[in-house]
Amino acid sequence: MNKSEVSILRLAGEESPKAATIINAANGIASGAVNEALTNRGFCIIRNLFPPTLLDEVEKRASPYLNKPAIAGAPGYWKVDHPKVILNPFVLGGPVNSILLNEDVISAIETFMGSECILAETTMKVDFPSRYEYFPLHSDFAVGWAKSDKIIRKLTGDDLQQVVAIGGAFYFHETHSGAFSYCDGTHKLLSPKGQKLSNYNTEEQTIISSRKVRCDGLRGDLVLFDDRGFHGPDQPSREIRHVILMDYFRVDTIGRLQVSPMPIWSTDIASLSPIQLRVAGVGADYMIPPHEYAKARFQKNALYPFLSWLVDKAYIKDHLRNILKSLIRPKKI
Ligand SMILES: O=C(O)CCC(=O)C(=O)O
Ligand SMILES: [Fe+2]
Repeated sequence: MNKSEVSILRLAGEESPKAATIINAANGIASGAVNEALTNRGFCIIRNLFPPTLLDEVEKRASPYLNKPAIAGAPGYWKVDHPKVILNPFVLGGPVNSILLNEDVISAIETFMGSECILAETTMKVDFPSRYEYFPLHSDFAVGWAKSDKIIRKLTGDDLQQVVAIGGAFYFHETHSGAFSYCDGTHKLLSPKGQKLSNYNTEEQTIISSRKVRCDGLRGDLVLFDDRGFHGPDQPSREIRHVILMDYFRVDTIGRLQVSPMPIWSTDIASLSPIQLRVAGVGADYMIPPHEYAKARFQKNALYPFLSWLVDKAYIKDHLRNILKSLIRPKKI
């Protein structure tokens, strides 16, 4: 038996995981409590940090985007598969910045990491009810991870000994079925057989899955988690779910690199503090240009050429009428 198999089997001997640790942030985030939960369990829920009015305003701005697809400049969502719609939350502007670049959250994350962080990726997402699991349990990092050539070197076993990134899942409503779930303590395994749970043998899969804790949460809750552990949404789920996902990379490990640059409103930039600007990626580099980003993969869908043709012809009636008019009453050129 090798070392990784021993450490997975050792998890089986630990007492069954309890409900998620909830940290009340009504008077600010106690970083000691966050450190303890992230170190021992790999995840926690931050509660009472965001005022309800902030959520109302973000929801109001999000609604025209979540009802229709983004076509030819019309506001809308992006589509990469059937069961969900996605959006870069930065396109909403204003109040959403207080969620994505919250200084209390940044400070708790940087204290825990012992390094500066950078918001590398963020997605607003609506998951629809589904009879099947479409996003299985996984970890976000393993030895050899590199998102692109911009990563100077691939992640090593030594890098993985400490946290590489902290993920966030922000809840727009009380969430039970379908909620973000984390396999308690599995950040300590360091994904010895890779990021996919299916790479592990049946016994290992059973042990890892049995550590799963569903992070039932309230409107405005923010789950913080160590990306090295196994996690994913609770699926299949019969409930719709609206979240913002965030991923803050540890700069001392990965560098000042974002997965792709962020579309921040020009009119909001002056209201961001120096810390927020740094975490937002000002002066940073990126790994993947927006037009090649996986979330823009609709351009590879079989319907894309036809829909593009249709959009291109969307104003054909006006065009033909104008031609006709110009033939009847030609203007001297
Ligand atoms: O949708 C979720 O709850 C989890 C998302 C996630 O794990 C990821 O994007 O890597
Ligand atoms: Fe993930």
